[in-house]
Amino acid sequence: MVSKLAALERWVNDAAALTRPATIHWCDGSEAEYQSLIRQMLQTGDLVELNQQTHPGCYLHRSNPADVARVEHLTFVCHSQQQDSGPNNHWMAPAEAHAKIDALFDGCMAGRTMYVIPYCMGPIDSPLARCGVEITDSPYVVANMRIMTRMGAAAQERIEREGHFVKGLHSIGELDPERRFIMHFPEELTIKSYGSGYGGNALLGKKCHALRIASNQARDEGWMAEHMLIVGIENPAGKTHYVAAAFPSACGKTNLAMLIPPEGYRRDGWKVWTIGDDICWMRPGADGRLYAINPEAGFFGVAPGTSTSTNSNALKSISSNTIFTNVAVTADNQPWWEGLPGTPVTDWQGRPYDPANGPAAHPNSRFTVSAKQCPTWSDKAEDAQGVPLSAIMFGGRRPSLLPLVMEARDWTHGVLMGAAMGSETTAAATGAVGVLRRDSMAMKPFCGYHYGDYFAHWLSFDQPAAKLPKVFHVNWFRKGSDGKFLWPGFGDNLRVLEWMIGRVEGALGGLETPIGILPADGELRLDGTKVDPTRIDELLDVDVAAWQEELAAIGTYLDSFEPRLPERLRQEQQRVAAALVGGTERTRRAATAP
Ligand code: O2Y
Ligand code: MN
Repeated sequence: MVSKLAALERWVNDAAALTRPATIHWCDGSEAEYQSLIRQMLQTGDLVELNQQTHPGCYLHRSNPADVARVEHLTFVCHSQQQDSGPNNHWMAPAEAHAKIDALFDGCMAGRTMYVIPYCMGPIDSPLARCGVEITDSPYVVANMRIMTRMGAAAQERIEREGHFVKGLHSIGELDPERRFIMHFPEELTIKSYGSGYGGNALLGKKCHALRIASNQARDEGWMAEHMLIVGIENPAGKTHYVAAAFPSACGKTNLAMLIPPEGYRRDGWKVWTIGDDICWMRPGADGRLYAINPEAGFFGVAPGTSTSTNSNALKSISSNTIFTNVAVTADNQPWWEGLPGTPVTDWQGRPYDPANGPAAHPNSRFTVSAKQCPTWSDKAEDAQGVPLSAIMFGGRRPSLLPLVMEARDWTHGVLMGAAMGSETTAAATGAVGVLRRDSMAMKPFCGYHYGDYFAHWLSFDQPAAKLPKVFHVNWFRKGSDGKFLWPGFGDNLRVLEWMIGRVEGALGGLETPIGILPADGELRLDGTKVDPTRIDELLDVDVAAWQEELAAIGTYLDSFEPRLPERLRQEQQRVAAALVGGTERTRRAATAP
């Protein structure tokens, strides 16, 4: 197949002239094509067949051990003016970046097949969806893109009709970390990625297109491209509220998106519907509400820790037709990772398992699976118009200070909460424990332009006719004076969502404090939890003196985005700081606004 669109045909020819592949294959996205790629990868050893009795259609890919995660230090956003990329991105002048990466691409596909992958991010008939084409020499990338996007003939037809698309050129190159770059050219709607075959570096529809490039398109076109899950909460009366939530990577987005209600809630008829676990595109509808789609069609989820107790929906989703990357294997050839019962015999690198070598599965090992296999998958995920949002949640991993939940008093306050969010590092992540990393809206690695302009874009949605979602901040990770987590998390998080819905519906009064609105006594439903009700005060405690310090630290953080920091955000930070002045007591009652 070739294209009716001259611009597409020309770009593919130019890429072929540069990379000089042996053959070019235009992907049609069919099942036959997918199966043929799987057969080919089984022959080359790119894939290993897993136990087809227990895991039909499941395969294991072992990546190069030096290629196991996104590489932020090699990821560049190349606006023509450095200021437009902001202090939140690595920058290189576009001409220099093209020259540097094109030198790597020169002849790199010799003897290989070049795959041309037309794809659509979002339901194929959705006005919110956007299309792209990825060129790659990795059949593993093609197979993953087929699961993660609407890929093939239908996407190509839409591209030919619309006449424009995001261009993504990718080669695994030599998989040499010294010859690796992930370059974005927002003004050209172009991505170039060389030297990695892994996840976010190589599946260009995901972080590169759907966040870094799309955040630029969204700003120009009046919508938002966010690092958020989308979940539907159906109450016993049958009303579903949709909530989008931004958490930094590895803070449980997939678990929340597939939450299983506690037993009492299940009995009462509460249901949870999954729309997306990682990315959310949203825009105002004619009625003034924000409507959201998940641009992806699958999950690229972290395997370790996924178990029947943490996320049985994910576990059910990945029992068939799944590509596993860098997991361990049991004696009877089933995929295995830390958190699952049983024992591994082979580690993620294919070596006999030896605990002295570290975890059996790589901590960033992944499953790629179609979202349709999730037991809680919502048919609304295919709705071309998207789902109307009742609430937006921000959250981070904060062992102290941040209460379990607080509501912003208005949109501007909500934008401040999102801008200020962050997580304290854990030992597993970096070795440096307890360091607070701010990660505004969980977009630090993904916002494709200056954070100051991004905050202004968020604020711009606050229009007179807008019916914006309420904004909340949650913290599942607060610890008590004994160093133990105060909140059980997982399914019990529905209790917090129920409170939010009560606030959205106007059924709950809440408690006003200078930092936001918190649950009033008795408003959080706790029947059936293991949480000691006396510890709820600790979970919702507002330490006024510590909050004064926090507001000062937020102010210093916001300074780093001058001169592009919106004045309105600065004033909001000052408003909250001023509201805290004079407070000295530790209890949330004492912190209650007069
Ligand atoms: O390391 C990678 O390439 C994967 S990163 C990733 C994958 C799925 C969803 N989110 C993320 C992330 O880092 O936010
Ligand atoms: Mn993510």
